Amino acid sequence: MERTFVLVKPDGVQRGLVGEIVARFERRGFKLVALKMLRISRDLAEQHYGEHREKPFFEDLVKYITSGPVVAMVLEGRNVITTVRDMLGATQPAKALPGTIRGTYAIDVGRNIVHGSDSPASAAREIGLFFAADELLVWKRDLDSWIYE
Ligand code: DAT
Ligand code: MG
Repeated sequence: MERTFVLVKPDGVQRGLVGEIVARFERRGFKLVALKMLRISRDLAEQHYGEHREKPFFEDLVKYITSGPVVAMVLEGRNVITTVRDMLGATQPAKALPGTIRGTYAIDVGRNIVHGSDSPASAAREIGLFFAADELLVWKRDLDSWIYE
């Protein structure tokens, strides 16, 4: 089973959307294997968004992501990385399809509510940045035979 990393960004927490966002992934059938609330340090933000270090928006991005508490989680399931990205919607909320998270709740790219890993390599790297190995729970979900054939 594949795993991905999802972050409810400070605007998602401030706007009271944590439960709504977690619920969408649960209802889809994905399994939570880790979940925590934290305040991201500048150092962690720079590591997490390292690929954007040279971009003009990098400083604003780091300020935004460190501006308040966030909720980090790891989700597990078949094809979870791509499906979660599809559920988030386009990076630019103006281009995000209605029904996606960003297409439902966001307007500006600098307030786009959620993050999700974009590849297996990013997922492994981001899970390792935010969670210790013993924070990832291995558990059997009895519902699985009604979600996977
Ligand atoms: P995503 O979050 O969809 O993976 P990304 O990795 O390209 O998108 O960028 C990370 C974040 O940086 C994104 O969620 C919002 C911000 N960002 C991206 N492109 C931007 C731009 N052109 N102007 C301002 N902020 C931008
Ligand atoms: Mg990205």
